[in-house]
Amino acid sequence: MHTEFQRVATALDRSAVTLVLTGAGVSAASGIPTFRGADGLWRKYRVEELATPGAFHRDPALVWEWYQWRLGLVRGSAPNPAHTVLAELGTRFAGLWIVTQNVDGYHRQAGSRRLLEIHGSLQRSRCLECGTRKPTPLQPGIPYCSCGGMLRPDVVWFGETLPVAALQQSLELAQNCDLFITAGTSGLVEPAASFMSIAAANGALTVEINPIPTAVSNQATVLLRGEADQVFPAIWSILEDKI
Ligand code: BJW
Ligand code: ZN
Repeated sequence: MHTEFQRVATALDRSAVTLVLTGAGVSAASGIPTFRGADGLWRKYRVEELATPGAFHRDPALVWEWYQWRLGLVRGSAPNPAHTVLAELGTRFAGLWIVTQNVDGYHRQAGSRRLLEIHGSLQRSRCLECGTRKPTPLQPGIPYCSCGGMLRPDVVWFGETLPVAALQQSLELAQNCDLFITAGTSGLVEPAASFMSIAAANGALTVEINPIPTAVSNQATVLLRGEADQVFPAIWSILEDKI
């Protein structure tokens, strides 16, 4: 059947270094809303207006309300088959890395270990005064540190720099991988949006998993038009049959 699925399964089997870049669509089947889709709306705000240092400075209670709502959804749900298959693939292929823009922690929860969380984590907060990091408390209102400073979600907002080591490692993987798979991301937010073209320029086979065309579809050699929680299990079953 699906020759494109077969092609990706074979490429995974042969690849020394594989980079899988994931975005919000990978957690959609867990009931976590994406940012820019029809279900991605929250009240009348756009992510570009809420996920910024300026928004937090102007109205920390509003921004915290948004993050508390999302944290509640994340803690009340669980990883889906896309996460679990990616964790299985990581066990089977020692050269497979996941770079995620997601802050829900589901890849780690599913068991992935060669994992770079380049936009931080919703599960963690940090103090604006003393810099201490701690698990995000699930509580209404603005949480404070024991030093009295205000806590903020330990995520990367627009205009902020990504964690240096994770970004550096991601760029090296993009340059050195044989196979690059982007899944469930609109490809609009930099620098992650450039990873596929970096991989393509260095000779990697590039694959996109997404039900609809995106800003980076033109960089992909193989287009798997479907939902990540179905496409990854389909690829996994081809690999299982091979053994
Ligand atoms: C399914 C599915 C299913 C649905 N299966 N798929 C160069 C040029 C222009 C601008 C810039 C530039 N370099 C930097 C910038 C500025 C900015 C930027 O990129 N702006 C653009 C909007 C143009 N970037 C930054 O500021 C970054 N910082 C930086 O680069 O620092 C240096 C610098 C600063 C300033 C200027 C220049 C340099 C930081 C970006 C931080 C992004 N932060 C957020 C919030 C994180 C915390 C949180 O989660 O709250 O990250 S924004 C939001 O977007 C979040 C996401 O990780 C990110 C990406 O979203 P994603 O994952 O792609 O989700 P969606 O909703 O967009 O797409 C979902 C997709 O899934 C869709 O395609 C669906 O079809 C699909 N889907 N169901 C598979 N079942
Ligand atoms: Zn503090």
